[in-house]
Amino acid sequence: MQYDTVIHGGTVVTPYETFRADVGIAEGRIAAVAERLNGGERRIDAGGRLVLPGGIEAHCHIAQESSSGVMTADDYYSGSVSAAFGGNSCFVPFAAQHRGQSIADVIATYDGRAAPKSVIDYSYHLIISDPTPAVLEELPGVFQRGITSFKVFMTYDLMNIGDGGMLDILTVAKTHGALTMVHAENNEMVKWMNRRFAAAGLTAPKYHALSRPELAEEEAINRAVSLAKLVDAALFIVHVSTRGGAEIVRREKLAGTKLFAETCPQYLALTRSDLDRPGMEGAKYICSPPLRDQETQEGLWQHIRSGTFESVSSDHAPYRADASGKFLNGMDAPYPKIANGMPGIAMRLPYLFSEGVAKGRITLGDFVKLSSSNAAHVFGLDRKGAIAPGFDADIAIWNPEETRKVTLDMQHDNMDYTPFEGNEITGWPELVMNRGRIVVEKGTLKGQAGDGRFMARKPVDTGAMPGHRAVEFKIAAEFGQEIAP
Ligand code: DUC
Ligand code: ZN
Ligand code: ZN
Repeated sequence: MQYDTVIHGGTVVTPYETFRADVGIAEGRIAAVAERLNGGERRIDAGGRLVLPGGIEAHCHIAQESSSGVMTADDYYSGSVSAAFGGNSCFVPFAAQHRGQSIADVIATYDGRAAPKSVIDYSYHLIISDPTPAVLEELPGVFQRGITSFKVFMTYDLMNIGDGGMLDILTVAKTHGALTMVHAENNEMVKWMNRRFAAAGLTAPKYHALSRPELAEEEAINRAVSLAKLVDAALFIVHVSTRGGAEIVRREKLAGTKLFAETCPQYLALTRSDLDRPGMEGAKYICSPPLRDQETQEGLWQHIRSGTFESVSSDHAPYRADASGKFLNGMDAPYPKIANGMPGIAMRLPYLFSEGVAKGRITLGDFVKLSSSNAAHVFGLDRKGAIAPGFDADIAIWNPEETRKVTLDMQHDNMDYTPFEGNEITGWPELVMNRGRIVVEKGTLKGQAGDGRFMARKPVDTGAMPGHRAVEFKIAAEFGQEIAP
């Protein structure tokens, strides 16, 4: 066998095993994993290093306008470069529909933004904000194209599609094997809290965290799960930020609901007290759902360890702390008019490795699942997320001993701050490869704009999850009326 590249002497990690092996790569795929492999036009010494599946970032906002028209600071070049420096070989940002826009227009727009610029492979989740009959009719074509997941919102007036809209989308998704992702916060609770704070003149960033109560997330997760169960559709709860929300996910999974979920590093690393930094510094920590407290952090770690979450995603939503981003509405804007979100695509995996693996909270196998292999499975990237013959040679070589102090220039993004500034990190990705091409090596970018390819994805696999049959549909069927989706 002729190999283009052999990675030798490293320790290969899969979700269930950690073993010394060489990895042979030919034509962009993994061709062999064996104790010893000779040959290879290029040989990469991975002695003392971990050889992991490249990270798959399944939740990030790249070249995306928010509903109020703020463009993210990162485009598909800077966003993919930053992702690669952070150990990722593939990412799945959002392609966002704004009201009145056709889906064909959305996809063409994002193809134009991604294809010429991405240095790593990519796909999109489709955000649907306007599920008109015409839009619902366009969805089968989107699935055919291999875009098999989308996100809906239960909050924000310009995005919230209401319970009926969600049922329509969940029903189409079920028919085509697509996965619906949901931002779950009760819109009316948040708006009511906003009115109370505004009436009292409390508009500083720190009130953002209080305006979006834990109960707003918990109620919305419960409701989203109930809507999905009514039509027996698969659901993915994004950015779970509360212990109560995680407990609902846990309970429903045990009951067999077709349910997946993620949390994000910011909910593990930061708290609502970060929004109370001097002046408008706190605006850098405004994200939704908001940061909580230390007790929540411990609860979320327990859920990570015990398998409640499929993945830990960055929710990279990069808005600079200037008039192009956070402060589009002025440097002293009230919190509801400050852009929502924070950057972190390059820190997701180093943070998870350092706080998770190096501190003994999770195993190396857990890290592989949470960073790559679960996302590949849930989002239908069937050639990614594993180090095994036939899979894409998407590989990250990590130095588990390297320690670093986090700085902005290590992010390689287009941002003017990192919320992880000054963190001490143990473990760092030294080399990232995508389909056999080296993208980043020892701190140097080797990949080029346009190297990344669009990845058509498979339908969601709910495996042995029994799901839920609403009794009312069964009774209607007994009456001779087949109305179940
Ligand atoms: N939801 C996200 O997923 N990211 C940024 C802001 C938001 O509301
Ligand atoms: Zn969201
Ligand atoms: Zn997000």
